[in-house]
Amino acid sequence: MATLKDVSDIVIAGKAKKTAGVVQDALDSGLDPKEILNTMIDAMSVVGDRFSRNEIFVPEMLVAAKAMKKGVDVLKPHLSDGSVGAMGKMVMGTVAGDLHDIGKNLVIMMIESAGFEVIDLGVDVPKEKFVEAVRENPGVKIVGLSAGLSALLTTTMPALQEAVEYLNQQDFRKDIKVMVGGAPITQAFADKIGADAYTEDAASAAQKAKELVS
Ligand code: B1M
Repeated sequence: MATLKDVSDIVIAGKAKKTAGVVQDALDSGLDPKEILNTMIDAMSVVGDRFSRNEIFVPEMLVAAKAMKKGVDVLKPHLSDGSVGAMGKMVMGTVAGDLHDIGKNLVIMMIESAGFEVIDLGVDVPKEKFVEAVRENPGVKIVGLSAGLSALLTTTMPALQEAVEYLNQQDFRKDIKVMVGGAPITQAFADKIGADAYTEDAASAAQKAKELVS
């Protein structure tokens, strides 16, 4: 019988091989899949705070991320229930210079479960790739851009801005909606760069995507 604390501990410790089993145990114990997911997201914050305080370093963040991925794989069938594709196509990626993909992957999971087919461009995606993906996939209704790093340390937020501005210059812009999100992004920033929508988390991203195409 696994508890939410067990789930948190295993992610923080970065024990990827054991995480799937602990998450499965937690599900078998009757815990709510969403609660388990939120526990893992909170665990990543603990990891981030420890990194900020120089108590752990990049390798520890990496193993925690791997553990979280294993846990999310187990949760996936319990969180997604939509018919993939019925709402149309969406292109999604993490912007240039940024390797954080856990948030993006959660957003994809929720958006697929809301009925969209998602074309996942992965991480470190140059602005040209977003445009190419729209041109190569007729019928794309939304482009989603995710960012994990703030402007203070890296070029990620400028990269997000450049990608949105580049999308805004395209002839197809009137036919698509642009959504942005990620820990450093705010509604004010999204408005400033000309995105159509910003949401704070994966569940509200799926809700917003449905609104945008209806
Ligand atoms: Co990095 N990292 N990292 N990291 N990392 C952070 C982001 C950091 C806050 C840690 C810290 O210092 N406290 C810090 C950034 C500080 C800043 O920018 N001011 C940081 C740093 C500094 C770095 C490096 C520079 C470290 C180094 O090398 N010295 C480096 C940069 C690499 C790069 O990107 N070029 C780096 C590397 C890494 C790893 C590769 C080791 C690993 C990522 C592995 C992976 O993703 N596959 C990693 C991790 C794991 C983290 C933390 C610990 C966790 C991130 C995460 O997955 N959060 C993170 C600390 C933290 O966040 N507390 C940290 C959970 C995830 C579910 O949340 O991504 O916010 P989030 O997504 C949410 C919402 O934002 C939203 O929905 C999601 C679900 O609810 N959302 C959207 C996201 N995208 C959306 C799109 C939408 C809508 C909503 O619409 C399209």
